[in-house]
Amino acid sequence: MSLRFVSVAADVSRETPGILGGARLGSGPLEDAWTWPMQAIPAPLLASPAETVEEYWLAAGQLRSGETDSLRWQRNDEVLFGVITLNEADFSEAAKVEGKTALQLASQTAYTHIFELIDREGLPKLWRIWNYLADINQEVGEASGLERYRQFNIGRQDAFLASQRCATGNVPAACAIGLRSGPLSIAFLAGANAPVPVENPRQVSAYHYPATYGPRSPTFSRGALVYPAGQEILFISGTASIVGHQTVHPADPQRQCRETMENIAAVVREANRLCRSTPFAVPDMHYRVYVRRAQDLDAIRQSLLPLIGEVPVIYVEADICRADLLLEIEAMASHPLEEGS
Ligand code: 3EB
Repeated sequence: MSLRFVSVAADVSRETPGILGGARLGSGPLEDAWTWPMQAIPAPLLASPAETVEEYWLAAGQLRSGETDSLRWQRNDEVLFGVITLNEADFSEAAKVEGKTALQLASQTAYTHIFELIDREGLPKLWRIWNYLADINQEVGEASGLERYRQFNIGRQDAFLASQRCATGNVPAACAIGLRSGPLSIAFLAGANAPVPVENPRQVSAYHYPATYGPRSPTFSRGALVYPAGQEILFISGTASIVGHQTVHPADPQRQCRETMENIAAVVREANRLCRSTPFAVPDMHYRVYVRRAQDLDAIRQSLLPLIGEVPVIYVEADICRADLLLEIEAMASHPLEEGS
């Protein structure tokens, strides 16, 4: 297997060779001693005995790394993982001049740096993106009175279009999550080959959301199949209790959880129509569950466990990009690919 995901780091130590990068989730003290790109997600873990959890991507072969413009990255010959971290305050002056909010300009700048890097490195196709920003549901910012998630969406889409990339159809899998504070943090996996996008027949594609959800639609697919050598990985984007384009079951965490899992099951079915390895299955994936209110944890776990069984799940207390969404779930699985398939 050329790209391996290790969650909860059971069989990985910092001395393990081939660490491409990863994420550190949890509320414990931050350290910055990593020698690879690592996304810090400073949100409380729920249902976890540990204060922090580290996840890693392991990659085969020779690794090469670099650091430019607040972006740290590492790659082998076919896949690049990077993390860019920007402080919005550094953009307030320039944003005023351009008539944008600082978050909009920071988001556009982050994506512009990502695209410049992956184009330069010859791995220009974004596979999966993890977006984190402070106060995602707040309406702040100089001009607009626009919710911060919507400001982020403008900056993201502008960067896609400026780099000649599609903002519909062939777009990467993603999540966009709110934290209490901290910088804009974006991690990404990119490769030479375009992902196969997967949409959800139960939902309007996010890139076609109507303007009631903001002046620019979000730029992500519901899922993506990607192909490191000898492998097929399914990424399921952050998924919530949305049917069509509307939130359903506001204020009911259990029903939101079950609806979310209906959506994930639909994305898995759709992926299985397109996949080249063996079929994927809901109880056979790694899950990350974002829970808006810690008091909903038990209700959400009780709804989830019968559907997914004993697979790895990390619960994180964080905000979701619509104020009426109480949870969001993302998932990932990897299958070996037979030669020639
Ligand atoms: C949704 O379905 C929920 O803006 O990148 C999920 C996954 C959501 C990714 C993003 C947003 C994003 O609209 C929110």
